[in-house]
Amino acid sequence: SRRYDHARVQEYWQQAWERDGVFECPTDADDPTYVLGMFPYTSGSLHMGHIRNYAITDAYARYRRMAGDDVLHPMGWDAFGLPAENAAYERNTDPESWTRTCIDQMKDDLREMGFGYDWSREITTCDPEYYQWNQWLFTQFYDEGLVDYGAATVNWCPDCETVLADAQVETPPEADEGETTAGTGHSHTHGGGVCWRCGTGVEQRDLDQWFFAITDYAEELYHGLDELEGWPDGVRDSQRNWIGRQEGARVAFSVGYDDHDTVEAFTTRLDTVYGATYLALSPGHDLARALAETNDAVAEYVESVANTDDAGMSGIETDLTATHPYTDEELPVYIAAYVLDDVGTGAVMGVPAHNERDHAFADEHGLPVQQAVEPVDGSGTDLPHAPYTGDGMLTDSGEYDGLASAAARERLREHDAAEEAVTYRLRDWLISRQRYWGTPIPIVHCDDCGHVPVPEEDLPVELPEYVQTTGNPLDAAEEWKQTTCPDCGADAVRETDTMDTFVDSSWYFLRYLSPHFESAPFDQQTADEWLPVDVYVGGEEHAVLHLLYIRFFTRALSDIGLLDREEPVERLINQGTVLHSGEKMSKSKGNDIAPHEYGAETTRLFVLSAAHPSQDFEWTVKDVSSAYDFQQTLYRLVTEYTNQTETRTESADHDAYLEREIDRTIAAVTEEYDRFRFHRVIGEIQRFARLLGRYAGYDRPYQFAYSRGLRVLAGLVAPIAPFLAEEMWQLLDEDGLVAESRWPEPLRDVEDYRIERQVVRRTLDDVREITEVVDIDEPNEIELVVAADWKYRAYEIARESDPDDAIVGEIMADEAIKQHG
Ligand code: ANZ
Ligand code: ZN
Repeated sequence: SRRYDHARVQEYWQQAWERDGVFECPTDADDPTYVLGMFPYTSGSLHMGHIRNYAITDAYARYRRMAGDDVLHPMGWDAFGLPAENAAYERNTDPESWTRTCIDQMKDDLREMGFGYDWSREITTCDPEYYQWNQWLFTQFYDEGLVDYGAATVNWCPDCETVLADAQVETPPEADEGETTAGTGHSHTHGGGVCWRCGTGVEQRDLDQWFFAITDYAEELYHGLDELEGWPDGVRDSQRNWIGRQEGARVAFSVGYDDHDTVEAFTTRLDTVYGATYLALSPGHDLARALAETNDAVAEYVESVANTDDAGMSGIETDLTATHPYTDEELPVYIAAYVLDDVGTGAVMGVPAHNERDHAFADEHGLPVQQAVEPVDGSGTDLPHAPYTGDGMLTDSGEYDGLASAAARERLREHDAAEEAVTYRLRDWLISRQRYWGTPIPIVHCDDCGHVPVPEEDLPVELPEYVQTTGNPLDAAEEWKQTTCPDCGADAVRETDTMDTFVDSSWYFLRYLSPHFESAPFDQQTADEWLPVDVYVGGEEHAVLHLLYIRFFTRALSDIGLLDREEPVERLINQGTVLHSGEKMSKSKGNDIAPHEYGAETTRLFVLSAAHPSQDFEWTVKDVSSAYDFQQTLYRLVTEYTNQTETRTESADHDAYLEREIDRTIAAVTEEYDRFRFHRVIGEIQRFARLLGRYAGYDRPYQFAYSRGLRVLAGLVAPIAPFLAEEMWQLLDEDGLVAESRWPEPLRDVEDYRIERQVVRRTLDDVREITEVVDIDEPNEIELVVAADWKYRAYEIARESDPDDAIVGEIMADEAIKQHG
């Protein structure tokens, strides 16, 4: 018989879907189910990671649509960014043409995969219609004080010739242990980091830059994570870690130098304050800078550490002393590279007895080690040779002696010199990029008025024509640069930095809601009704960057009054990695498989059947070919039925089993779709298809039940193998499109099966019950088939809970069958 070949039919069905507007979300919908996959970066073609991501959202979107929801499942293009500029450079074209070519290619790819999007809502971030709103939002943020401009020591990639955000500086792969790791680290740990795009070693430079004040939201973003129950714990932990909230105290040490009366040190261990034997300032501390002005040695030291990656435990003693606020002792004051400019207050009280770094510093500079805390479990310490870093009981701490660390931290805070303080590792978001292919920052620099935001009526500031230069092409666009000041009309110049592309993706989920809205980036009423995104699916590499920025934008927009919402995404799924020969599949590793190599629908089926969406899985030819066989099995069942099967119109006893299995399968599959366990959906469908095959082979099938079974089969598989399902639907002579048909419903009350299913779930003891549920009086072959199926199920269930139980379960199920057989 004929084989199923999706390539022959996909164009036909895509057109049929499009003609019927199957995937269009009605603008007047109340609160559609919003299913979103992270939009792709327009890099040229789709890879397996995209396919997996979009197969998940498409399956869920199609399922919810058939179940009766209005569904919003949009798609667009993350189209700005340095890689397009690099690619254009290599190919001697311009970023725009290159990007448009990529979009065409990728759109074709998506279509071929059978993904169903509401293309009427397509957005492309490099369109002025889109990026004008980046600029508009920038000016709104500006007015609200959420934009800062200032000199900053920034991460500079000498190869890309641009600034990188902290989060875009990664640990080089060969570094075994560094303080900076992608996802948690900060470049302010100095040196060693590499550019996330090109892998070149990152340098530090001082430049005037634009920032979004995300730190204003540190506290909210941190605590908001507690509410995000639909997000994986791993992502929430990464964000907590990234925000790096620390509770502690600021302690004032008086130094009495010029207008620097006191220096405040931030500590998380106020209980160790009696162990402080020196005070250390970061090289960028205001006081350090002031001292450098009059002291050559200090100036030289500050200069030298600024230019090195590895200042280690170096430091320089100053002429100052600091008065310890609790003991009135005079402590030496150092400038030390291990004290970081932008952590806490940029100054630490050095406690060599209880802190590793302070201990190392004291070793290096011959400073005393003074114990203040002793262990309470009698374990003893190795002081002064090694610090004791745990909590304990205070010792040599004056009136605080004998207190436990935690209690001491509170009591010590009552002192006038100490103050409760919270610090964050989170830095403001540096959005300036010295590149062409991005949204021009809408600012005009005027000699008299300073920097002036471009007024709303002059937006968008469109990109000038592309010219290839080594530095920033916008700097070279002389004509474009020259303008007049919006405030005073004098000659002025445009800002030539463009925005980090992460700005584009921080609110794109809002633009999809009203993509053609003309008076604002989105229609607030629709947004308030349609948000949050019900399910957001994407790679875990976005755990901190992108997923923190969309949370920040949502809160900032709500504070500005453009939105009324705290969190943008209800449920987040990080899809796992597709591996090949044990490594992540990727072009650069040369182990990638093009999505079309084995047929689009086979690939789609395979990526969903291989594992739970959040699990990694290995690409194997064997599994791919079973995904192929699966389609053929389903197709054959239908063609055999329509071509040659003789049916019965009167029902027989054993048909009841089929009826029940149909209902049970619907209930089970529905539940698995609800839980995004598509691998189990496919498992259930496979089992069901086997049963149908055996049923039809046993006797002439009962027309009513069997045709229903096949229809249900087509319906259940439609979200996963949509072309195949349409073919089956058509062969079965059903009206319309399966994509628009109603989700299959059980004839019997689903609750009954739910209960049955729960029975099945309760392992061992219940294997007995399972066989009772089967309740076989006069077994025939079909019943044995069903019983065998139950047995298999019981075996699987038992095996999942306990490998030993599995054997027992199997024996019991066997016995039950024997008894009846
Ligand atoms: C005194 C002290 C005693 C500290 C002690 C710790 C242990 P962690 O270590 O991650 O908990 N710190 C504060 N500002 C700093 C800066 N700008 N650069 C480098 N280090 C800085 O972080 C909190 C500790 O980091 C703070 O508590 C401070 O050292 C140090 F037994 O103060 B602690
Ligand atoms: Zn002016």
